[in-house]
Amino acid sequence: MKKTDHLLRNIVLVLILCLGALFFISPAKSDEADKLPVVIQELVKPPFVPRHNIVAKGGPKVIKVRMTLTEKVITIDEEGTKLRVFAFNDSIPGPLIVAHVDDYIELTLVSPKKNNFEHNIDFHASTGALGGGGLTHILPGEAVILRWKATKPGVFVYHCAPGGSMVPWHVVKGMNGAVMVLPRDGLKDRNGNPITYDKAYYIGEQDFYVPKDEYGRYKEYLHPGDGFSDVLKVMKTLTPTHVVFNGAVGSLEGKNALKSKVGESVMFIHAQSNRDTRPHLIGGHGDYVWPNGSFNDPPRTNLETWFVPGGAAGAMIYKFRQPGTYVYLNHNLIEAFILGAKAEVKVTGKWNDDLMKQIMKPTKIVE
Ligand SMILES: [Cu+2]
Repeated sequence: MKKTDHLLRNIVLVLILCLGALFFISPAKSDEADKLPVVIQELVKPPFVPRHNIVAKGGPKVIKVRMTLTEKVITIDEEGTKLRVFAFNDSIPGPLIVAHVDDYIELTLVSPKKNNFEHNIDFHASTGALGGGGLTHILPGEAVILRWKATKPGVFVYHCAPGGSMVPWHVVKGMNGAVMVLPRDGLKDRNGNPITYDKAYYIGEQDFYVPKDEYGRYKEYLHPGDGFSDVLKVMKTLTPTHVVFNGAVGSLEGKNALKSKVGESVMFIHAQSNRDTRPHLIGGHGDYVWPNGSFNDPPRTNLETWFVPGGAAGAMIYKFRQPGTYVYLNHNLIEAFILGAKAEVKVTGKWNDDLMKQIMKPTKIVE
C-alpha cells in the first residue's frame, strides 16, 4: 500500500470515529416546550370547568392532563333505558380542558385492561396527524402521551375516531368533549373592550340511537359488541332516539340545575360532536355569542337563538338580570322537551319590576 493511501485511510477512520463520538455524546434533541413551566390541570366533571384565569398569567406553559377511557352501562332516561357507553374520563361529555393560546396540552390517555375496544382522540383545536388521532390509537391495557400546541383561540370539540364506522359509533356512544383556548389577553368585544365572566358552565349535547324490539321497547345488549348492526340501522335513519345534555335526560335539572344570581355573568360552552344544534336561553339572551366558537372573531350580540354546527363547540355569555328558573335548551323544541335536550338555570336575587311586571294576575273573565 502506498504511504498516501495509508494516510488517507487513517484520516477517514479518525473522521468516522469523531462523528460517531459526537452522535453519542450530543444531548437528546429538546423542543421549545421542554423548557416551559409545567402545570397539572385537575379535570372536573361537566357541567363544571377547571379553575382558570380569563387573562393568562405569565408566559406559555405545558398543561398536563390525564384521561382514562371508560366503557360502561349507564341509564340515559327517566324510563330506565340502559345503554353501553364509551367515555373520556367517565363522563359524557368528556371533561373540558382549558388553555391559553401558545400553551401546550400534554395528554396522557389511558385505556384500562378491562376495556374491549381500540380508542384514540382527535382534538379539533390541534394541528396535524388527524388532530392527534393518528398518534393516539390505543388498545385495552395501553397508554399514550400526546403533546400539542394551542394556536387557535376558541372552543373546540375533541372526540374518538378509531376509523370507518367506528368513528360515528364511538362518538354517539359518548366519546366526545371540548377544549377552550382563551386569547392570552382575554376575550374582547367588537370594540376591543374586555369581556369577562364570573363562572362558566359546559354543556355537552349528545345524540343517542337506541334500537327498539318488536314491541317498541328499547333493547338492551348483554355483551360489549352486541347490537352494533342494530344501532347502525338506527344511526342511518339520522333520527336520534335521545338528544340529551350531559349524558342523560334531566341530568341538569332539579337538584342538578345550573345556578347563578342576578348580576352574575355566566359563560355557557355548548359542544356537539355529531349533530347541528341551536341553543337558546328561555327568559334571557345571548349577550355575547361566538356561535362557531372562534375567539378571533368579535362576538355577536343580543341573540335569541344561535347555531352550533355538528362537530363544533360554541360559547355564549349572559348576565342574569332577573331571578327565577330559566331553561337553557336546544330550540328544536321536540328535541328539547321530548328527546331531552334541556337544562334548568336557577337564579337567585331581587326581581326588577322595571324589566317585567305582572299588571293583573290571571282573573276570571265575564263572557
Ligand atoms: Cu373510542
